Amino acid sequence: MVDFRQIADALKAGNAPKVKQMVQTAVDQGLEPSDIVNKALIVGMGEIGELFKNNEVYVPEVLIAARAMKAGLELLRPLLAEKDVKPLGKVVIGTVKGDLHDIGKNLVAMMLEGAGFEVIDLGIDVDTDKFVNAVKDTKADAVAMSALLTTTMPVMKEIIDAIKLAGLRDQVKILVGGAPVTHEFAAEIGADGYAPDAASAADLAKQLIA
Ligand code: B1M
Repeated sequence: MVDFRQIADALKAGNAPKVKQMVQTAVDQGLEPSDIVNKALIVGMGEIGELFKNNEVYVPEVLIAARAMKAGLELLRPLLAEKDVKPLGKVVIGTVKGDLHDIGKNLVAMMLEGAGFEVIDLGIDVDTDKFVNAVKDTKADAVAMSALLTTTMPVMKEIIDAIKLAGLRDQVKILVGGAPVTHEFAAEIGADGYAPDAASAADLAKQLIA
């Protein structure tokens, strides 16, 4: 038997094999994949974030915790995605230029997939041209951008401006998110919407694309 607290603690300790094994056990026990994400993995990552903020752990510890989180998420990905469903639409997602944080972006991508969207993940540190070209080439219905640093938030506006300049703004909905991003900021830069978390991002995409 395994519980959410044990998984969160293994994640904080950066023990990827243990996280993977415990997540598998939790799945076998019949626990909901979305609960494992929200009540174990996100909780553990949030706690390591607090320790990092208070200088009680440093970048290497955060990095190995992030790897452990990824190991757990990879295992849950197929379980969160609904099978054999016609995609609701195409969403291009990425973390903006200068920003290497991808845990939240990956969660949003998974929730979007789980909600029935086809997701084109451009990765991290994605420059403006890559976003614009992906919208053009894939005929995406929406773009979802993630930024975790106050210094990279302005890149979101640059990307929106470039999408406008390329004449693609009317064809695509633009969603933004990430810890420092707010509703007000989203409105200010001309996005169509802001989502505070991954589940809300999927709801917002459904709302905007429907
Ligand atoms: Co960094 N980091 N980091 N970091 N890091 C933060 C963001 C920070 C708040 C820590 C702190 O000081 N308290 C701080 C930013 C301060 C600021 O700008 N205001 C910070 C800093 C300063 C840095 C460096 C500069 C540190 C340094 O090198 N001195 C550096 C920058 C590197 C770079 O990007 N160029 C850096 C590096 C790193 C690591 C590489 C060590 C690692 C990232 C590993 C990885 O992602 N693969 C890391 C981590 C892990 C964090 C913290 C601890 C955790 C982030 C995370 O994964 N959270 C973070 C502190 C914190 O947030 N408590 C911190 C869990 C994740 C599930 O949440 O990403 O918020 P989050 O995603 C949520 C929502 O925001 C939302 O949904 C997600 C799930 O519900 N969401 C969206 C996210 N994207 C969305 C997109 C959408 C919608 C919703 O589109 C529609």
